[in-house]
Amino acid sequence: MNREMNGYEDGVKEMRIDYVYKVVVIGDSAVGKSQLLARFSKNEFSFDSKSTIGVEFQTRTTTIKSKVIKAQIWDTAGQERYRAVTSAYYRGALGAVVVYDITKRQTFDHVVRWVDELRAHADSSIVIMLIGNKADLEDKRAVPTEDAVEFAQDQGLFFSEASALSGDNVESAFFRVLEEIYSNMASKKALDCDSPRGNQMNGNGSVTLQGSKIDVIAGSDLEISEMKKLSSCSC
Ligand SMILES: Nc1nc2c(ncn2[C@@H]2O[C@H](COP(=O)(O)OP(=O)(O)OP(=O)(O)O)[C@@H](O)[C@H]2O)c(=O)[nH]1
Ligand SMILES: [Mg+2]
Repeated sequence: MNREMNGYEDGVKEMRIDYVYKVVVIGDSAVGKSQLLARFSKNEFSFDSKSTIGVEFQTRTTTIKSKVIKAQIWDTAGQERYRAVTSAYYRGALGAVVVYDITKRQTFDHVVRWVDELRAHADSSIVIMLIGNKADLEDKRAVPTEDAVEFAQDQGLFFSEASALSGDNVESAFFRVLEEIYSNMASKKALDCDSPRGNQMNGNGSVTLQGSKIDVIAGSDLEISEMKKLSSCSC
């Protein structure tokens, strides 16, 4: 029995993990990436959040269509000088959450750069969710919702405004990503955990993870060792 010691579990009694999905969170510094993650993984929020240095990850175990899914959500610094090796951060990611702050126009203008970085380093089938965070600060809004909707449609991203502070839309945004990953995998018929299929090498030498527990953990172990000095892990 694979018992999860840390990380949030949605009343999952049967602890056999069917799939581990790696999801990365990116966006400018101070947009609230770490607090969105804290809200989703621990239902916590802090006003006194320190800038992330290097890489951290949190987990949350949940069920989707009666499969036990462990979401392993990676968080890194928005500030360039604190960021860890980019390619290792994105390797094996099946989903990405790109965050901007609805009260800071520049953080939205930079989203295009984050999406470009994703497209350059992550697998082309990665599920991308754009989150306009700090939706509780409506009186300070600098990014109209319509601008973000248009951008998301152009780029083929899912989109939601959310608030790590109030918790509004945080769960639904992350769950949307997990559900999309699940249905993408189902449609690729790559879901069978007992299947002998392994990871597949792409032309660029990166590995496409098949969504099974063993395969994804193998990929993540590699990244963890690469980032050992900078990482902290709570799962
Ligand atoms: N009002 C409000 N403040 C928020 C929200 N989310 C985060 N904050 C605040 O914004 C600040 C930055 O939050 P972080 O989560 O540390 O930002 P980050 O994107 O992880 O920043 P880096 O680690 O530097 O890249 C902190 O003071 C948080 O308390 C939110 O939804 N509403
Ligand atoms: Mg942070």
